[in-house]
This record gives sequence, C-alpha cells and structure tokens, in this order.
Amino acid sequence: MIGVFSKTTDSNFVEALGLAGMDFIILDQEHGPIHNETLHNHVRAARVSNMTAVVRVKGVDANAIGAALDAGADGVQVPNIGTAEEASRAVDAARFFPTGNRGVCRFVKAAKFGSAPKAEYFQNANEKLLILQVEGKEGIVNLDEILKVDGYDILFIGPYDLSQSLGIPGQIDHPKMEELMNEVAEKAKKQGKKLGTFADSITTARKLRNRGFQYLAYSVDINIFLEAALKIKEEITE
Ligand code: 3PY
Repeated sequence: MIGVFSKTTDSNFVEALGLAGMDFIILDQEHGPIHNETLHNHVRAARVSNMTAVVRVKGVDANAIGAALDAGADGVQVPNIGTAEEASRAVDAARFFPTGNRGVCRFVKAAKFGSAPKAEYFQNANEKLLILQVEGKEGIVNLDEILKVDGYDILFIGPYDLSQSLGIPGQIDHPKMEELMNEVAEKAKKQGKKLGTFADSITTARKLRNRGFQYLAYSVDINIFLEAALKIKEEITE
C-alpha cells in the first residue's frame, strides 16, 4: 500500500490523492492542523475516492483514538510507542471487547449515526487498522516486547524521529539508519507483524518497498503540491 500524509485542512486535497490512486492517507493530528471537525470531512473525502483513511493521533490517548475511530476512520496510527505497556494501552483504546475497552457510542458517524446493525458495528470496528510507531531509543530497546503485543496490525518505523534518537537528525539515508531499519524489519517479520515507514524520495520509497515495507507513506500532501509548483516554475523559466 502506498499513501501520503495529509497536513492540510481542505478535503479536496484528500479526494485528489484518492483520485490519483493512492491506497491510503494519514490524516495527521500529531504534526498537522487537522482537528476533529475537519477529520469528519477528510474521512468522507477519502471514502468517496476509495482510499483508506488513517488518523495519526498525538499519542497514546484513549479519547483521541476513540474520537478518530468514531469519525469513521479506517485506522489509527499512534506515534512514539516506547514500551509494551504503551502498545497494550493503544490496543485497549482502539478495540472493543474482547480485545480492548474502547469507549462505546453507537450514534457516531462510524456507526452510521445509530443506523448500523449493532453486532455488525462492533465486529467491523475491531477489524480497523491499528498502526504503532516505533521511533525512539526506548522503543528500540523494548522492541522485542512491543512486537509480542497482540491486537495491532502494523509496526511503523518513524525514520526522522529515529534518526534523531541515533544522534543524526534528518539523515534518514545514513548507513546507521539502514542497519537499524533492517534489524527492526527482520524482528517484525519474525513476529508476523506487517511493516510500515515513511520516505520522502522516490529512490528511498522504491528501495523500502522492495525490502518488504507493505505500508509505505510517501511525503506530505502540501509538500507534493509545493514541489510540483516549483518544478513548473523552473521548467517554464529555464
Ligand atoms: C518520522 O519520520 O519520524 C515520522 O513520524 C514519519 O514522518
């Protein structure tokens, strides 16, 4: 799956990325201006353009995770997981009984405002994607334990944060990063977890895809727009 991070408030950007054939969009509440009202419209825009809508919340916060899923998102991505206990708390917040303890309201958008058959709603809700990000020293130290936690689907390596924790901020193509990413990828594969990460160059994205990263976020909507505009200006004036 190839996707893009969204850091804009206009749902037309989301719809356009779906029309371009992107498989998923990550609606970024951690580093973007997407509040819950906007989220409802972005999720709708992803749906009409056949794209999986994932919300990256700010952290392991049960209310934020619940609100994102209540808005009808197809998945939630939780940044900076450092321990197995945090991973378990994320699972608990994102899943209903018997896997977790997510807050229940059957009148939310995800439950078709109360019109979804109850059994179907609870069943479908527990099949939404849960993606956990490991990107700091603590998460790397505790990786084996984090990988043993059940109830989440994808382990996502945040390369920028990881590069900072290695003392080489921003150098995501550094050999030290390559080594660590490979190590994490091998461990995740052994535990049967799917892998995700982020790339901001086509070369890196291709390399990671070939290396088995199934959930690959490429760049950010507003940056894709900016880069295209720069290229147009440059090509016309050269
Ligand atoms: C990171 O690179 O640290 C991310 O969280 C993805 O942009």
